[in-house]
Amino acid sequence: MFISFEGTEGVGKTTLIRKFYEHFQALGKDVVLTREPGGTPLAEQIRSILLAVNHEESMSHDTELLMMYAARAQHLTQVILPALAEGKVVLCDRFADSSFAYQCAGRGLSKTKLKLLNENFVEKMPDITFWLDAPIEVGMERARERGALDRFEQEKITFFEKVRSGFAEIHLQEPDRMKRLDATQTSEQVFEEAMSYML
Ligand code: Z5A
Repeated sequence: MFISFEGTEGVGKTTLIRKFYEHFQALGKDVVLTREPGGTPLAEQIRSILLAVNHEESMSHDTELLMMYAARAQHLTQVILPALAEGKVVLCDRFADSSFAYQCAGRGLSKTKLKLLNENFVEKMPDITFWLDAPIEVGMERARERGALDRFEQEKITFFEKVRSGFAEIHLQEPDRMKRLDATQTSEQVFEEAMSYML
């Protein structure tokens, strides 16, 4: 089973994914916990470039999109597909829906470009995706204590509003795969709500 966790900054994806990990481990399942961009040494190197604030040269939106997919291709072939083939549960902190939300809805890149990449480089979409949804201010407030902001975190609130609407669009189009969770609840309540979809 392939499960992904999506949402805007600080909504609690990492917190929820840890609870899922413990849950599946307690059931005696083989679980792989991974993330995007990243998940392999090479993909983590790409992540560092993507998140770094570079004052000398700004990253073009196309470069950002292609680097997300370069990291994803590596992650899929090295980690996700082999784990699924071995019957493991894969829990992924962000996946291709983030590219739609951030690069298309947020940055304004065309859906045609994304479709082309998905059709050619994403062999497997998650079986179920949890979209942790909360007003942008809620996530920002929770994430505020972490110190220096990365390249994405430096974006303005209007950017994150567009990203949120991108996730809402996917949810509308694929309600069977993408489940919306009310991320303003306590982390225990969010976990219970997510579990109700796993029955
Ligand atoms: N990105 C992209 O543009 N395109 C793509 O295709 C992909 C990614 C794959 C890195 O992602 C960036 O990459 C991301 C989008 C872009 N940038 N942004 N923004 P990331 O997932 O590594 O970064 P993030 O979204 O900033 O994650 P995060 O800030 O770590 O948030 P989180 O994992 O959702 O939250 P958390 O760490 O679980 O919780 C944050 C704090 O809130 C923490 O102190 C918790 O203890 C607390 N918390 C958690 N849940 C609750 C509840 N329910 N109540 C109260 N407090 C809570």
